[in-house]
Amino acid sequence: MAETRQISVPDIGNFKDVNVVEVLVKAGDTVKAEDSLITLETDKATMDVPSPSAGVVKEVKVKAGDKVSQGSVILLLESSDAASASQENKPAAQPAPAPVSAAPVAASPAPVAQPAAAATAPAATPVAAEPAAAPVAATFVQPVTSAGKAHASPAIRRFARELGVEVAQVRGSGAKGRVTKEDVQSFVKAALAQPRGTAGGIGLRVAEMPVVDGTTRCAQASGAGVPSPRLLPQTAGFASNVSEANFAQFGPIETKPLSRIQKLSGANLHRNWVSIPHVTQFEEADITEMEAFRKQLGTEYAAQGIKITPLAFLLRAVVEALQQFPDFNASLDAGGENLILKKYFNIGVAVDTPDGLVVPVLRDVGCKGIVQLAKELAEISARARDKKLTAAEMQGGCFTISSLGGIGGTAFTPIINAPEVAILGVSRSSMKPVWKDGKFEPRLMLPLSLSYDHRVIDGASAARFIVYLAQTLADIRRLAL
Ligand code: CAO
Repeated sequence: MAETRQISVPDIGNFKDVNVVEVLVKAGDTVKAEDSLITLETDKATMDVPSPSAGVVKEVKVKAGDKVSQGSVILLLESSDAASASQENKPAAQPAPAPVSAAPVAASPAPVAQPAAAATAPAATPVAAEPAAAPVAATFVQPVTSAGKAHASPAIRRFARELGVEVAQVRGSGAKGRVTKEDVQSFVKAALAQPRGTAGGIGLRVAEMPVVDGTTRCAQASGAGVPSPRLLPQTAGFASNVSEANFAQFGPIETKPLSRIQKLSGANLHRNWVSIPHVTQFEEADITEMEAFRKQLGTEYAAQGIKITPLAFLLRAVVEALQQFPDFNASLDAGGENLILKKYFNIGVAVDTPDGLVVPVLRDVGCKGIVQLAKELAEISARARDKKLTAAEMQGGCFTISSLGGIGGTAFTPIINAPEVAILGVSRSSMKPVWKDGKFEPRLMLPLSLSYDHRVIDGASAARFIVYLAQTLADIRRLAL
């Protein structure tokens, strides 16, 4: 007789409040005993929790990003197997989680729930696979199946997640169709070699990642076909020399693991860099008057503990420019044929944290004043540095600002945070002699660097955008128009 019962997290050793990084089943799925239900990740290991019996999933009680401990309810399972039912109520009868992954995992918990969350992002809808015309396609023409049907170890799932690959779309060449590391690598190589517009169709995860250059909609991308040396250690010529053993021949070395955020952002940086034709336009804004006003505001609000930096003004001015130039507040659609213009103005801000770069998103910036934005900026940067950002706080951005103004430097070329089409880099302002009304005057000049996707934005538009932005900053009364 069918019976519905709770399936809980079994004994997972001393671990408590462990991150759920992937939910592998959904309501309605039929599972066999030992099928993986969820993937958990601690700072030391990744493990799959298997189903104790066969049955149909009635309701899933956890989602990616949740934290669980032994006894936390994972899901309700309807089973007709009375024998397994009676066993299952005894905690010891539930299979132990799959063995921990061999590779060490960098400890950087909160923001890195992204990849899992990304699986539910609206943009993640897979596109039908291309017919297997090109030989390389052979490894990934398998139709999309539910994630739960893909057989892969936790380590391989994690590896795939880090590269933004839906493991369910990779054809497994291992025993009983298990997906191996080489399968994932071949999948990525093939994706990068695809002509423009097809990569999204073969399942690189389209999602929003917590990095400035992060992400995703590689859908329109990937024409460059430039393989990552890291992906091709054996075949990429010079890359075969990249190993600790080789470096050690020449002198002492130390191996420092990349943080999880660095690994995630690295894959996305690389993807965006090779897949988007970047051009960077530079400009300097005269912020002499803005700075005087900022200082005045700063004095007024210091008592309330509110610090007003130039970035608050930039956020508002950028929205002003986006309203004037809507193509900058847009994304290409998956086929690369249409521009999706956004009618909302959510701005991502790159925040430097000890574990790497993350990009929280400030919502509806156009509806907020400078002081409110300064407050929100301080709060969200503090949350980013304390690793308290949620996945949702890093999604839904339209345009990103990366400010190195607090540090220094004269200009840089930021990498676009796809699926956005442009990003503004801000460097440190400095006093310069500016020729004005027949004489040199000392003016405070702010260097701006606008990188844009040349498939979507042409050079003239970019120049107009940045000039408009500079004019707005030079005369902030324009923000009130
Ligand atoms: N010119 C001159 N001074 C500037 C400035 C600029 N463009 N921008 C900020 N400053 C000043 C601020 O006014 C502040 O001065 P005081 O300490 O005297 O008040 C100081 O520099 C420090 O500012 P801040 O960096 O703390 O604050 P912010 O609002 O400018 O920036 C944040 C916040 C979170 C964006 C920043 O701290 C940060 O993390 N930046 C790094 C982003 C990054 O790494 N980008 C690179 C991405 S590509 O890899």
